[in-house]
Amino acid sequence: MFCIQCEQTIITSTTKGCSYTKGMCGKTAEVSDLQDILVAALQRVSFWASICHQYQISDRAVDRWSFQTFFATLTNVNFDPERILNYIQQADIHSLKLEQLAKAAAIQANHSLPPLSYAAQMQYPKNKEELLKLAPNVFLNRGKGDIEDDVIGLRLLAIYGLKGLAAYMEHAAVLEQFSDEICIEYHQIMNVLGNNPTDISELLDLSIAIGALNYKVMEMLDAGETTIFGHPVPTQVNTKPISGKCILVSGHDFKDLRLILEQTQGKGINVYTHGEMLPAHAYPELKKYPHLVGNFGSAWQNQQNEFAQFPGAIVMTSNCLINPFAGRYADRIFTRSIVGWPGVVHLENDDFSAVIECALNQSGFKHTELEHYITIGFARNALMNVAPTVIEQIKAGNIKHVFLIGGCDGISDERHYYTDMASQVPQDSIILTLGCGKYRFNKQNFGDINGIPRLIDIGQCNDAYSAIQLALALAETFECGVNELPLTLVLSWFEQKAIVILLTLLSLGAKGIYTGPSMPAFLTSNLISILQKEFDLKATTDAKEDLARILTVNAA
Ligand code: FSO
Ligand code: SF4
Repeated sequence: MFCIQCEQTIITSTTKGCSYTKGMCGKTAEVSDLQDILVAALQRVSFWASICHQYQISDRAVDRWSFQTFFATLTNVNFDPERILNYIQQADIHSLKLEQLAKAAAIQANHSLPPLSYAAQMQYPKNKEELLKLAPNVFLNRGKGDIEDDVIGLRLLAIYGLKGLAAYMEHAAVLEQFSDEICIEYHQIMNVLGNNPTDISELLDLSIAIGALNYKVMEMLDAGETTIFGHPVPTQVNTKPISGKCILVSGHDFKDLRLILEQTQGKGINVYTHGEMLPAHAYPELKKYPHLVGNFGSAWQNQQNEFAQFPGAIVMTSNCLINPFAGRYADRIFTRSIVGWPGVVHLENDDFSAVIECALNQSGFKHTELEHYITIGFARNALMNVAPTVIEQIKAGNIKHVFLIGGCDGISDERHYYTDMASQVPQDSIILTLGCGKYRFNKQNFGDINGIPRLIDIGQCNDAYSAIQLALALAETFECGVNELPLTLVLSWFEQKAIVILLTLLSLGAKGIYTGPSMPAFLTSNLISILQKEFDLKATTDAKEDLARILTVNAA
């Protein structure tokens, strides 16, 4: 196996990347190898899909399936070898279908076909043992030793960024948002990556193009969420349990949450959000359910403790899942969509009666704890409503700086940086936050500046789109570029969604972003220097020192 896609990848004095029998996340070598084979199989689908598009032939079902399936290869999503194997077999069927269509169209147009890409040349045996022999040929760092490390690093940056984009595309598709133009560009990029590109500047441009494409995907996702569930409104959410039977919903899929809320109505079951599901409480079409009672727990890495303590059923609608057998709750957790863990019940359709039955069979919370509320819900519309007051307070000198401290949480000790940073920003600054990294500080009381809360929770990591809208609005008011604003982005990355959001910000010209808790291990020191030079990308160091640097530049 070889996998280096997340922040907790194994790094020793001699090697970088998870390359033993199991990754740090618990992904087995078999699953990792099958996922790499799946990526190549998807690149073969994209090869034929790209040719089909030249003849105005497309297959929406295959396009949608491609994104969804690619999502299964992100960190902490699918650990089930049989499910991945099944996806590879489906890829074979889709490729053959598109190949036939492409060949027929080319013959009719009297065109010759381009040479097969590396991934399209590959034969994908049906038998698992035979299939697994392909793995060394499709490792995402294939060619290591023969080609420059920078090339491998950039290929990884692009493919991991594209994984993040695929995940957001799937989230948008669940909410009935789809774009054929984005599909065409996705297949083209996937096809390029399936043909082992070696040109450094082409790969760098490709990565930035992935970021730019993801901006459109985030825009679509925002449209899907707000069209179906309404615009989030600032909302107080209780973070303490209430006595009674309960279901905990984790991941990013609001549609699943709504199905659960509908199906639990009148059944005496309280529904709680977990992790990235927290922003759900602010959407009118979700907050209207009185049995959506609160948020339980914190970020994904604490789930083995927190889920073990949750006395009800748990539904994991998307990332981030970790070994449920370690915490003795594997018999009351359910996976959805692309999520999978062998031995855990996977729900295929929209019937949650098994979850309800499980919740009713559990003890539920015995006592109601003293309430503790946090305020959320400052996504695009609410942010824009607050923007004039923020502008006024900036002009009056009452708000000197805006920090965006957001992104993923994770296990590493260095992540206390983000707690330190949030706690230490001066009282005349406000903090925007998003993603699951905020659980490190979102229960603290930050107070307000003349009525504007000092901690403004924008939502999920993809709500970076809302933050971008605010930054653009501020820049317009102050008649300056976004990089001239008293605004600093301090991002925490863990997995591939964060990679693509970083690429999106870079594609929009954002400079001087602080990234941590460490630079991605797949980037060489030379590539890091290139990113530092081109985008003034900064590695986080010590919160106090970084803060001093940020505020000095701001004062100048
Ligand atoms: Fe976190 Fe996981 Fe948003 Fe990610 S729950 S780590 S970037 O999947 O989704 O912040
Ligand atoms: Fe290692 Fe992360 Fe890959 Fe898991 S996802 S195998 S921890 S690099």
